[in-house]
Amino acid sequence: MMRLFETNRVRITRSLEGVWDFTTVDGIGPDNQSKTFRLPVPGCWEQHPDLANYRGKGVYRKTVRTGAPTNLRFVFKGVSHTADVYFDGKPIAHHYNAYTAFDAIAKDVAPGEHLLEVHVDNGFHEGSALHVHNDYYTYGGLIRPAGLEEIGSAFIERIEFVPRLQGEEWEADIRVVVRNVSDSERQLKLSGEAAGTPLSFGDITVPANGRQDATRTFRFPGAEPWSHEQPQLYELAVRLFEREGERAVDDLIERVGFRTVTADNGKIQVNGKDVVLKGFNRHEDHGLTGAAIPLSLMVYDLDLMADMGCNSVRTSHYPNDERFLDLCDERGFYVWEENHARGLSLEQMRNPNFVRQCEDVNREMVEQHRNHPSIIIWAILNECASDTEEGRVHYKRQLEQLRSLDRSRPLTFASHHRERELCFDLADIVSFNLYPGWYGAEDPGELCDRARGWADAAGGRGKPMIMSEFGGDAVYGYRMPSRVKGTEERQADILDANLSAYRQRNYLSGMFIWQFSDIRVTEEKDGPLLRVTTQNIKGVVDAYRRPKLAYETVKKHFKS
Ligand code: ADA
Repeated sequence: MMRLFETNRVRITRSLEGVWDFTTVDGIGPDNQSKTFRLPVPGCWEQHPDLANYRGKGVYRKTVRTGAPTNLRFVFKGVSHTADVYFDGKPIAHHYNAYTAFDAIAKDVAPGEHLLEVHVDNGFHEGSALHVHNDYYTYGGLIRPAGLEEIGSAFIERIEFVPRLQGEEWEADIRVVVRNVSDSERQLKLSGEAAGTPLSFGDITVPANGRQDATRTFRFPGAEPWSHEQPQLYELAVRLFEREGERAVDDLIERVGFRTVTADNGKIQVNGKDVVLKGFNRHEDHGLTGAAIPLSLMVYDLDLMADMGCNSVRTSHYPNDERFLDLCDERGFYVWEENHARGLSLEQMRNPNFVRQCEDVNREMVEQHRNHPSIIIWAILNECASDTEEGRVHYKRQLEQLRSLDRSRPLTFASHHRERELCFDLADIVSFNLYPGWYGAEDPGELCDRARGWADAAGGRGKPMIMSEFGGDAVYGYRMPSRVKGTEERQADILDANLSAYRQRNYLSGMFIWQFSDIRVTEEKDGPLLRVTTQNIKGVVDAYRRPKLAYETVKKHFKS
């Protein structure tokens, strides 16, 4: 299941979920025997005991059957981290980055059996600027759902919905992008409906092998706003017709909410009302399933966060699975979504692929996720070199790129550079990753006040402020009266002190605990960040979601 609602009633869609054949690239298993594995999709190859530490290349294979001549569109929601897709031996798509979706089209497919192959690489090398040895794990495989669609020569590629309040009434700009995969121009028309309002987009001419969009503004009398308290969602359905035809040839359904986000007077507002974000940083990682978290466990994560009193979540450090975002839409969780980059040094940002790979992720993130009302903040480049003039060039360029794609959400980035930060003037919200009580002995309240001062002095005056990371390690089950570092008691003490301080500070618009669950990290990374148990164990629950003592501490603060 790709999404939590029906996305098509006209277009024929099929799931490609199931068990696929998989071989490591030379067909040799770790026991040095040629071996074909049978691996789940979605899934990570690390789930197989023989591949628990495999890093490199592999090929997933599946037979696809069609009944009538057609064009096939394959949709991959996430392949980690580089995919080359082949259909009957011919290359049809190349995509980098595990955490954004892409498609691949096979034209004029004859009825019968066909071979779909996905070559996957999760290796660390110069070709990969964003997936590097890091304090989280780049798994291998088709980690998110995959599907197949039967399309005609033209289809609706995406819909963009931007709501706005005009006086008492909601209106929205709606842009529909139609793609033509044939060698001749197509004369078409579009119509649809949302929230009880019929939507007419009129005629559209789409060039051969090209795209054309239709953009209109519509009013939605009677539409109810979306918020944390009342996450009202509406179906937005658009159908594509031949210019003279009455029968739809294609359709696409989105799910939208009416809400505005602003960052005025040093606060963040949803629908004009100040909000304070209380939540966790969450990696898509689970002890049993790696990055391929099934829906039931996503629901469980949100149930635990809701039980602790959270109203928000930060998708550290990459765009998330859309089913998780769908759940956030349904439950009224506010989401800070960020592009994919963690802790890259200036040297790493000089990788020749860095600029293009970031641009791709930024564009794909916004194009693919903009309709989620839950996403109220876009962010970039967690803890990269924003303390240097050269780094600033990248921050500026990427924030400008995001603004050109979407003006309806405030932008930020999480910084650990304290008074050395050079980019606060570029963002709409200033965000600090500080670990008082863990990496230093500072008092959280005093440090937070100093951070406000650093932001004010460096171009952030008057901007809302978020404590985007704070916390400490705890080994699940390690309890000691001494409360030494690493015990569950010490982690609870650290979070208690941090949350007590931040809840009293009126100038804060949010606090995101690092982190929700323990996560696997790469072992190859050496130096001071070498992690006990090869995990980042600052989770308030462990990798299997067993609560540590701090769970109740967080609940006490967030629920009161
Ligand atoms: C940073 C970083 C996180 C994590 C954390 C930690 O702030 O953004 O990804 O590594 O530190 O646990 O030290």
